[in-house]
Amino acid sequence: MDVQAVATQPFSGQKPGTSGLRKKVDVFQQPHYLANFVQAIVNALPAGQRRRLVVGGDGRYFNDQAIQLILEILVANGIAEVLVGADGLLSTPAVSNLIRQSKADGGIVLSASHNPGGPGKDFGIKFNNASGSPAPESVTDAIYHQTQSITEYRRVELPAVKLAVGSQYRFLETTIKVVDSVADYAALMQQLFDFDRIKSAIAGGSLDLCFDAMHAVTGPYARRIFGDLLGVDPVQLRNCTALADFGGGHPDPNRVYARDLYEFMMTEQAPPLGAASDGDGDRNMIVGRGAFVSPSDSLALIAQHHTSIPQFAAGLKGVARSMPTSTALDRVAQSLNLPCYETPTGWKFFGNLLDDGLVRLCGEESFGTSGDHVREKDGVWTVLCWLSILADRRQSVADLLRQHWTEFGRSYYCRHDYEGLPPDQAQETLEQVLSQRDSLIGSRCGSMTVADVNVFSYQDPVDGSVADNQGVRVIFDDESRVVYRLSGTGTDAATVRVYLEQIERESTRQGQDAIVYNEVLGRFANHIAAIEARTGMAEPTVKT
Ligand code: G16
Repeated sequence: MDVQAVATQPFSGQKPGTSGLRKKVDVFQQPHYLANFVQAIVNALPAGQRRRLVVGGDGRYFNDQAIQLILEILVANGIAEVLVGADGLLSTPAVSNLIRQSKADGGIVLSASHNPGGPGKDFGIKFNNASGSPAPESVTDAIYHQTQSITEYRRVELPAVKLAVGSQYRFLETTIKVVDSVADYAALMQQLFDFDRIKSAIAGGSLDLCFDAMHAVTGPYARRIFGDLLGVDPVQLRNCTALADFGGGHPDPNRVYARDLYEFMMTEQAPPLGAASDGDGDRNMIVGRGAFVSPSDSLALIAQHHTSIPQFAAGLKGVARSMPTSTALDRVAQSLNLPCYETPTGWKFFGNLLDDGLVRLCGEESFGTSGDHVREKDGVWTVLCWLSILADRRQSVADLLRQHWTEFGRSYYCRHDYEGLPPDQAQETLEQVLSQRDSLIGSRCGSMTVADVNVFSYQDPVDGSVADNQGVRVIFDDESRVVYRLSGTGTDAATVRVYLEQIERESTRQGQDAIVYNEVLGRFANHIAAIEARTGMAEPTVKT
């Protein structure tokens, strides 16, 4: 078994985005493309941090071939131990947990998250550090730097490594262990939540769940945790067989792509709680019977009712949200006398806050929420938070929402995505808003007056690092907002994301549909960025 030094050249475009490197799968299938990136990850690892790595993915098309190649490169580079999920499957939060529990030096996650999978569709790879967190920008910059100067990678040709649970292999200096994809994660959930309490509420008929795994990685987790451990009827666990192409669907848990679940939850037959998760199991959608919960509201309500969640029995210490996420969390934090941090989009920005114990709960408008138990957002965990709240409060989701809005005001919130734009045109929309700053200030949208237009920059309070240019904000006198930024997770053309937040403090006006309520603000946002004038798009591609 010989270690080969394979001559290679840098590829352009290997700069990680919001969450690692995401490209069309045929880009990854080019000779040397994936190998270069994996070697770059290894090269960027300090010498003392090559002891143990975790490898797993969401099972999408090319997952198995990518894992075989990654193992060949890790063995050739002398990594002492590699833990791989059975069949190559690990949800993103499960990778984070496994890194932490096994005290690994990091992990390689194969996923393009909520993006479609299959031939011609999307693939992705990212590196998580020893705390289980997506690598911070200093590390992704170092990896990128390596990709741009690479001249060779090390590889050893291995027999096809069968990823059956419990298998163990020894190649050269490396031990490869194949671990149960669900067991450690399920055990962690049992420590964090009161399973007996939730289970008896389900058995007693006061609580129930319908979960849609969207033919993605959370299928086996849902069957074990919701089905076997909590007693949810298997019929209520939908699309739980993980498929390489997600059944041809788009594994993004929102009202557009999880439409069947959403519509079912709007009927009289619906159980108290409905939920869905995405390709790699980090995103979640929460819907009560007849009541959609926006991700920003879900985060704020989890904070409000944190005493119903055993993990947070000792209190929250602090909370955090990404900048475009609604300010509902801030109002709850204020009432609880807790600091609330505002970070750029990207889970990696929460890592330092969590590691330093400054926050215990964080979330994003992009259907992501999590606590300090891992360093990734966590879809199944969020469902368990909601099951805990419902079991404890004995109120419906709709009642909890109404109560929250009455007490804190309602942030009517939605996101308009303009997809498929040439990158220059997308960038120009943001510049258009900024260039009119002076004339916009004082202008009106309905009863609201623009008070400020600015660009969000963030200084990490732990390590002092600065992230500039993290979105353009138009802020109104009543704290309502429009935020513009470019997506960092797409694989081809650019997407402009326009985030709309309007705060309604009058309880008689809090019961409308957010998409309808935000319509006028959405048109204002399109107009001031000259989106229609520039692109011909009067309407966004997707509203969530
Ligand atoms: C990733 C990041 C999230 C971010 C989301 C949206 O999620 O982990 O922190 O909010 O992308 O990114 P963008 O607006 O740049 O497309 P995921 O679930 O795709 O890994």
